[in-house]
Amino acid sequence: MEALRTEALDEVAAATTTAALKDVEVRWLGKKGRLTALLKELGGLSPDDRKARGQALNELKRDITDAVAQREIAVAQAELAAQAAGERLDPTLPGLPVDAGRLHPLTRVIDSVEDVFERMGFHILDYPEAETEFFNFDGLNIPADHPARDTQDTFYLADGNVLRTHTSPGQVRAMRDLKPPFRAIFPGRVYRCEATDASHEHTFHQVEGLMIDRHVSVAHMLHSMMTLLTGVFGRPVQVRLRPGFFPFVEPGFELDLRCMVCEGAGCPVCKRSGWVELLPCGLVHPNVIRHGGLDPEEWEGWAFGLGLSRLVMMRYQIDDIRWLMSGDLRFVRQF
Ligand code: FA5
Repeated sequence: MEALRTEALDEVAAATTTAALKDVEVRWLGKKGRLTALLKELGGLSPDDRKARGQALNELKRDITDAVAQREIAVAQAELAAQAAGERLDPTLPGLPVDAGRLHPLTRVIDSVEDVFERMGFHILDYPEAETEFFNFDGLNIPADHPARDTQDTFYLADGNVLRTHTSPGQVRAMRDLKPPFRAIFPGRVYRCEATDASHEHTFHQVEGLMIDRHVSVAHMLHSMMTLLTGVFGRPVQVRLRPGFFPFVEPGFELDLRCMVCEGAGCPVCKRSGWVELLPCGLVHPNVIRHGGLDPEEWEGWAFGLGLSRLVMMRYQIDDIRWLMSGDLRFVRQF
């Protein structure tokens, strides 16, 4: 019995890993282990011998079990210490870079446009992209036979509505929604069924500006638009004003911006003219005021329709409008 004890405890003491210790435990105490076999043999002994030997074997079993349990703790600690010694933490190493994401240049410019107009007391409104023909055309004094209604320019929806071709439908909606006098801008996405090039997209952004009051002037409209441009660019910009025709304004104008991609030298964005069509505007036509539910004898208004996507191109010298809606992260990460 003593020889067995010595042999078993020596094996336990010699095990230096958790796996080796497990082997020793199975070899002695497992189902087919040596001690288990000896215990099974007890059945063949006389009652007296069985009692004495049984007691001795049980003591041996308890000693081996205790020794394994103690050795287990020591081996686990040694293994942990060895692992820790191999894995050094170096607190001076730089951390992993965090990619925080960026605002799209369109979002940045919309934010600064809203900022400028909020300071001038304008409401900021949001109107639907799927519009009725009435708000997109009729309400804006665009008759049924006007070429802008041609399917070439307009995406028609299955239910007879259209994807708005400009933000101007908001003019009639705003007049119906707000109590005059008021001033408001409404930025948003617009759609046109047209071929794309460096300065034309089928899906692009505009910001409409509208002021309704008892007396409004072209001078005030121009002042608001120049405040907008200097606010966005942070410096005075070069513009030119020329007459323009839109059925919903009278008189109508086009405000062009000196091309900032080529500094006026001529490039595909400005079609080599040095000027970019950016800000059509005018005094709101009396018919539109009437459709807005107001009396044109009492109320006047001015409106502009800023080509926001082109403004973004000018602000960041982007040489092709198609980058804006491309979803290309390499593009967005530059800003
Ligand atoms: C309009 O959309 C009028 N609703 C603007 C307006 C509002 C006039 C209020 C008077 C009073 P126009 O079709 O010119 O007008 O478009 C306005 C601006 O949107 C253009 O000056 C240009 O900067 C931009 N734009 C027009 N078509 C495209 C296009 N395909 N891609 C990118 N920008 C465009």
